[in-house]
Amino acid sequence: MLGSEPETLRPVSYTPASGVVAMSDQQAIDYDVVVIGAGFGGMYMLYRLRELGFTAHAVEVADDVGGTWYWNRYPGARCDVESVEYSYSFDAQLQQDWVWTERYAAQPEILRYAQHVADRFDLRRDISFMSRVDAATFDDTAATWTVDVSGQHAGTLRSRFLVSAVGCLSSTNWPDIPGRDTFAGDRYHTGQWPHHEVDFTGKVVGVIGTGSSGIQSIPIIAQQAEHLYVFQRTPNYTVPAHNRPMPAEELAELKARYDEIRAIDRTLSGGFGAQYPRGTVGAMDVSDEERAAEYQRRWDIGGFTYLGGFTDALLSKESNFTAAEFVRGKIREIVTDPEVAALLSPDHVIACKRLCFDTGYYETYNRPNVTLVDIHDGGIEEITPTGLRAGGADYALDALVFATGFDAMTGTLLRMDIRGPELSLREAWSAGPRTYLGLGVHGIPNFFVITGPGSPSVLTNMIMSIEQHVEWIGDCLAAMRAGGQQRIEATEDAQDQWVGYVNAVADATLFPTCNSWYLGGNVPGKTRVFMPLPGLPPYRERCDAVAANGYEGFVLA
Ligand code: N01
Repeated sequence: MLGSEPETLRPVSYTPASGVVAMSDQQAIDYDVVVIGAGFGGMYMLYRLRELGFTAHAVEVADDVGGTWYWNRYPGARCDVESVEYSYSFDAQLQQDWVWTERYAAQPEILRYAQHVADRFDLRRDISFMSRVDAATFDDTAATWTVDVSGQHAGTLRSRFLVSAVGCLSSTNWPDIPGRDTFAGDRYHTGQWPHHEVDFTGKVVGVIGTGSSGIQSIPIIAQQAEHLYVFQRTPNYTVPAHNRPMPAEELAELKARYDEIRAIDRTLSGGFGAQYPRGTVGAMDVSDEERAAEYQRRWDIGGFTYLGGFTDALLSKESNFTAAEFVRGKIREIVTDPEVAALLSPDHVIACKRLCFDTGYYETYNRPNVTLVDIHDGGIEEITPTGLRAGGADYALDALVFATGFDAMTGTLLRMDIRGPELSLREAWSAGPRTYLGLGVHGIPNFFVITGPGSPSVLTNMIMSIEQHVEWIGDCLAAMRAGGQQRIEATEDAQDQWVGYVNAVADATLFPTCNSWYLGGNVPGKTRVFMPLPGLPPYRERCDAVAANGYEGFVLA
């Protein structure tokens, strides 16, 4: 355990900044705001609320900060957004002081960064670790949340506002495969990896899943294992990350241009690769040779920039096909066995499932100790005490890794019993998530969601979107305090219009064309709704306009 945890849930040490007053009657409530989660969203929310003079407290299941970077410790876990961009921008000195050692930081470095931020801004004193919010109920008469917490700091908290900072990818998906729990060997999930080192040396290992987590971990597990079986239901597109150490001079040069980089991220790039200018024409507007040269140039740079060469990669099937075909050509070049290359070649729209970035992924299938098992037809028939059965064949395994992803965007929110005056969140979202701006939910007053469904969230650099939401929420609460208001709720009409807008934007793209977790398609029985909103710059403008117009679409009282 790092830092000092508060022994009780009561605020003991926080004094509002001089000249500002807490907004609420402190006799009736414990805090102005309870924040759920202490990942990047929860930490910045706490910081921001303190700066604004509110009392706030966060409740976190883990024993430390870091959120997704606390849990996802699997071999090869690293960010696929450039380190200088995947970092907070709110504090210029923090931005200058922190030293990123690689182009894409690995999980331990990002976790150290989160811990540094917690120490630097003394955040831990306002976080109850190893504690879980099970339920929260809004009392409309008192305009107060009662928050039920279990775990190390079990108890009840009362607050005026409730902010969810639970993250978009925090409920692991353990598919319900027959016999799943009978396996007698070592069993892991990439999203809940143990804190000790796992060594697969001399072991026969099975990995289920070939999304980002599988694609990052498979090359490393293959280097250790005696034999690795990869059970692939759907092949995925992956582009080389070209990770490398970050030279001090390059980092200094990037830091000197931070204002410019952040401005491009917020207005143009979505927080991905601001230093690699985007194309301005469609893929079919250039000759075949020019197009191939552009894909090659971006393949050589690596990462998200691969799809930045043309304006219509996710708008035109014809253009998208050229980007996909280029990757399929690379797979045929890299993978020596043509049958394996064919199995690894996706045929869906590139990036309708989240694009992946790798270090030696396709090359791994040239290793003699790696076998790709195609399960797209029958899936895995059964997990047994000694391994698993697929396609009528038995695979004996010492260890089994589930790289099967998450119940994304809604899973963690709906696990809690969040209740408005007449409606629970589960009822409000029974036919899929419905929000206004991804921030508020009609029927659940005084409740904000950081990077919720209906906001750009997972289609952007998450830290950048977190900052935007945290700042919007903080400004909103400050405006309410100034106006003497204590209750805010999205109107049904504004929410309906917003949901219609999100669907219309998504339907104008190629995103909804395949069975992705963006759509809830990876969790059997989950309602299929495209959850994130494509298009960051217009979204930011819309949020600013809503605030400038007195929080239109919300009722404040
Ligand atoms: O999860 P996924 P992930 N039987 O859902 C398969 C972020 N992230 O943890 O495609 C067999 O993408 C499933 O198959 P299919 C990033 O946003 C970021 O890899 O559904 N297979 C798929 O292959 C990412 O998108 C970083 O047919 C089953 C895989 O499991 C998100 O997290 C790193 C199955 C799941 O892939 C999630 O990535 C890691 C079953 N029953 C993650 N159920 C970086 O920043 C599922 N699958 C680098």
